[in-house]
Amino acid sequence: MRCSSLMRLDTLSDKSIYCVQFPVLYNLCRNIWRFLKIGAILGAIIFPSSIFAQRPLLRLWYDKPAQRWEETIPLGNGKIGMMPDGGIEKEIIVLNDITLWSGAPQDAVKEEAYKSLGPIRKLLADGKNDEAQDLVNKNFVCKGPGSGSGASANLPFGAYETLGNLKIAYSYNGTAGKPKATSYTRDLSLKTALASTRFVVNNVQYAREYFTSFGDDLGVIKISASKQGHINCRISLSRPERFVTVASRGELQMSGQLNNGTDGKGMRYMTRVKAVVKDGTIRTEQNELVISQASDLVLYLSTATDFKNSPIESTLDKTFQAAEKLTYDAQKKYHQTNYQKLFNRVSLVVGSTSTENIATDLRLNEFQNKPNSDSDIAALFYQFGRYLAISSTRKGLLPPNLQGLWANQIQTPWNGDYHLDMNIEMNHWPIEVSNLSELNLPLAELVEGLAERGKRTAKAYYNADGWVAHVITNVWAFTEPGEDASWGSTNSGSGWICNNLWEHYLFSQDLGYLKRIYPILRGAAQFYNSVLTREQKTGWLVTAPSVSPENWFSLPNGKTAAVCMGPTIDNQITRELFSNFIAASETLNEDKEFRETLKIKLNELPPSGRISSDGRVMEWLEDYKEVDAQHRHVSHLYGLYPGSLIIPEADSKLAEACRKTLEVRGDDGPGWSIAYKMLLWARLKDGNRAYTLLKKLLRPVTDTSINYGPGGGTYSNFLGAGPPFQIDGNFGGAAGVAEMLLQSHAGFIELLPALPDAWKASGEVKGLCARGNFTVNFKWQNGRVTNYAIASPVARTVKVKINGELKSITTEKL
Ligand code: FUC
Repeated sequence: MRCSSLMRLDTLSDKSIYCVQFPVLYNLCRNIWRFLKIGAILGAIIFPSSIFAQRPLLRLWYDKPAQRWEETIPLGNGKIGMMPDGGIEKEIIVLNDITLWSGAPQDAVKEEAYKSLGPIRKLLADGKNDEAQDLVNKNFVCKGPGSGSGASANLPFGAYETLGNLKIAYSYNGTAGKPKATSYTRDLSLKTALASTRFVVNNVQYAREYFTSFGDDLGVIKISASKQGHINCRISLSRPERFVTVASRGELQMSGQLNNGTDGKGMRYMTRVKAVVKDGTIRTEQNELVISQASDLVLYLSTATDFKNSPIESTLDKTFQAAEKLTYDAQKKYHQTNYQKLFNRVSLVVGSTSTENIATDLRLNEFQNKPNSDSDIAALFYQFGRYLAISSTRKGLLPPNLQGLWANQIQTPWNGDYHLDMNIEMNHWPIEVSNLSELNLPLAELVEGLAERGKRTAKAYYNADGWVAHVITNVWAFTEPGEDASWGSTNSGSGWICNNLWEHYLFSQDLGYLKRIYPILRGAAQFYNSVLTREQKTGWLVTAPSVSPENWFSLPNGKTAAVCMGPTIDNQITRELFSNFIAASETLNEDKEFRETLKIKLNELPPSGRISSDGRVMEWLEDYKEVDAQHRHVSHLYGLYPGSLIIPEADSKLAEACRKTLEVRGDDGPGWSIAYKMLLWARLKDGNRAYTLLKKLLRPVTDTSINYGPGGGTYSNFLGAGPPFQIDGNFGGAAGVAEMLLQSHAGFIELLPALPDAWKASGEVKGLCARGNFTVNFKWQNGRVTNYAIASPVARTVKVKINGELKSITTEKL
């Protein structure tokens, strides 16, 4: 027999026969195999490039400059964002700094809100939800304008703002008027996190290379020409407001102060761009740099804000001093090495078809028409999600916001904030399974801030212990309800975000981290423990007032409302949070008494899923009819995903109700909603339906106006279209691809739980992670796993479902 380096003997033969009849041969073979396999796993880590020598190429490319921002290529190093449009005469590179926020910490607490809690609950108990909603709007929302209906760039809530534009106006030797460019390409390689633009004018080959360095904290642009002295351009740095740019000694320096929403003196920032030329000259003209007859031009950009009181000038000085020590090539290498430490942890090939020779904008169209000719696009989309995660957050800074770290406006849609009723959670769903665990830590840090400020909110509104956050937050730790009851009174934001924090522990098994988040979990559990109120008809303990995210229902009297008691999602989140807290307190041997209280309360919560008269999962305690049957949120399936309270194999009736719920809601919606339904179908083990959703998510979109209904998809730069650009579609979609290949939420690891026909022929994945701190590699052919290897830091026994068969195996030591 042949032992492949990634093969388990027990999948290929009856192990016991070898053990009994050929013990020496078996042991010899086993040892060789273990040696080879550990070698292969380590090899993949030490020589990651070897697995990347193959397809898919993992490249976005275009044969013309971007005409609009949604066509530009996103680069980011977790702090600096750059989006070059690759223009021939004029190039605009949109710049971002993930910490650049207007607004400031504010007092939005209504101190006397708790006095209305009793009357609101009474109205709800009497079935007068519309009146309860009026009272919430009057006394139980935040003080002040809150998020300004999603437009608070000049209000205290603030907004994530664009840093500005680096503009380069080029002129070409020997060309009067419009230059005629041929052989144009621009691209982004996900393997190296490098973008480029190339074209020919007057027989001179021009090349531009761009990266946001994972080495020194820089944006770097190199512009070169195949003939000496052919680079001529004017460079400027600006933003739509609140800036001064000064040019001097080969450098541009832009600085300013954003609005804090009260006295105008908000966050300070500074951006520096330094030009270095080979041959030619650099001079300053007003506030621009003018480059003449250079052979090479390299621009180094760095930016800083005083977020969390960081020093601006000295930070920039240090960055430039460090950068000066490296040549361009050394900086590029430094960048790639650091980037690949994260990116190369996972490789994925599904199927064997590809249209990567077609420009990416056209390729998206082609995929809609001929999906079977491009199985590679799924791997590209998945790896692009990983690329975006690596590029849009980093330890010590901030989690990706609604647009990751890319924004081209002052007033970013919905303030580019953190929505806690889906969006920020979805942004983190692919991270653990995709072997990027440390990228969850900025979220934990943000939530630490919420847990602190949310204590006062819990007291003022609910007279409750612990902490609460509602539906929107920002870098200033806003925790109050939103300004409109219909969406702003969701009080399960804090519970939901604790699911993300807990998942990082489940995957990493990091006890130090568990100790760190334990007070956050305890505070959240204390809050729900304090506020649960008994619903008279059922006797269950529920939240009130709350909403099922952003959805409305009809009351028997014909009126409509959103505010209610005990929406299903809250019941599920409370159950999950209490269970997770109980597990954490047992692991850390803390809070025995409180744990016992919660154990009792668990029995008094509504069940995780109840079936309505028409066979769907009930979204509310009452069997209300929703106003919009195709509403974008499907919050009542929280227990199916991201929760693991609904296990289809364990409850086929509930699984059927989940299916019916999804059928009635329909497949369409904003991008994130399509991605969510893809994940839900993957959990229901329907690979073909999940694939249909993936195809819909990859539907080409150009519209940029704010959409709450059908019509989501993907822009030609592969960024998610709500529309507008919203990054949760990318992250949810990437999590969806992983969920189709590997699941580990039900007490065992399952390989290929939802494999669509389109990917059946063959495939291979390396480096995905499973809960329990396992790393998983496997191959498949004709829909069946042919080889696999599961590794963990210490050899352990784990249950694995492979080709429909559940077995216990001992893992290899990583
Ligand atoms: C939630 C969603 C919207 C949008 C916004 C940012 O309110 O319901 O569709 O994604 O967040």
